[in-house]
Amino acid sequence: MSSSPVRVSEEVRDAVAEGRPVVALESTIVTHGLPRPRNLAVAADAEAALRATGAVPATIGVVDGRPVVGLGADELARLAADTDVEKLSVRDLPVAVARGACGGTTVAATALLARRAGVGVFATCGLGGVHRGASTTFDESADLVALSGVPILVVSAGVKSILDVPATLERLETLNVTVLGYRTDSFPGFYVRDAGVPVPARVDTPEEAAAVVRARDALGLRAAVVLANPIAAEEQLDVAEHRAVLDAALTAAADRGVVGHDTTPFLLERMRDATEGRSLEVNVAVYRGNVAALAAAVAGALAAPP
Ligand code: PSU
Ligand code: MN
Repeated sequence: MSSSPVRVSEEVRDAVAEGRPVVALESTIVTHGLPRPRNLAVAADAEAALRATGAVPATIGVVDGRPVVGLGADELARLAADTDVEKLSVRDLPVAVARGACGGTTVAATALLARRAGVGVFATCGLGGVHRGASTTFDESADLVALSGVPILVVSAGVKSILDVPATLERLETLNVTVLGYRTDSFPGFYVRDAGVPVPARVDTPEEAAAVVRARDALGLRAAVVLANPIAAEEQLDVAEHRAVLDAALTAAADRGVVGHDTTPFLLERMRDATEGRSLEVNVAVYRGNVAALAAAVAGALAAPP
């Protein structure tokens, strides 16, 4: 029997075995989503905030060809500092393992590795989704199809408004992914509370979200539950400013012929510049709200007897 290349930290393994709350965290946010050196500070804060609630953080990434569930502080710092580190979705994992590469794992790869280690709750900023113009480019994140086959609960602030949000929700429906609005009837637009599309169902407490997860498992369904958590009203970008800045960034991308995987970094950087860094602060606030305030509570509710 060949042994798995995946390493699960002792802390995570023990917590899973004892049924204590564990929350998985991705690392593409750290390697590709946030600017250095802020990236490491945000990642370390997320872990500390989880620990303060009594939950165990399981940050996931690939170090020297070894997928790790529960990165050590030194490993996380290494990924955060490395400018050559790769962005690894599911299709990239075999190559990274075979070559001994380092990488940040996307929502798709993180969800898969988390579930395999027995972790049922995962917090991130925003999911990947359907890009604008995907009807001709076919550019749709592997996050969507991965979530259709991984029974995990993922807390996110919806998807970034640079994507085609209505099309993303249509695809999630097709892929049998359960989408819940947390204390909202509208799917969140990441930087703003409302992307203008209704959610299929709403929950108002962590216990209600946990009950949906238990029902999914009792039904033998294997798809993810997405818990869409809007940013606090006082922390969102001004709605009119958001629309103007987004439109300008999309126009600039079209004018310059920016396509494919360069699109997201280009748009995010334009929005960051146009808002004088405020879109970055919103991003950090979103993450804090998803990780410590909500994912920890749902993990706690799932760990407690129903
Ligand atoms: N959304 C963000 N920031 C990010 C990502 C998504 O606001 O850094 C990352 C996540 O790791 C997500 C990935 O899983 O990008 C999706 O990339 P792609 O569209 O290439 O699948
Ligand atoms: Mn893509």
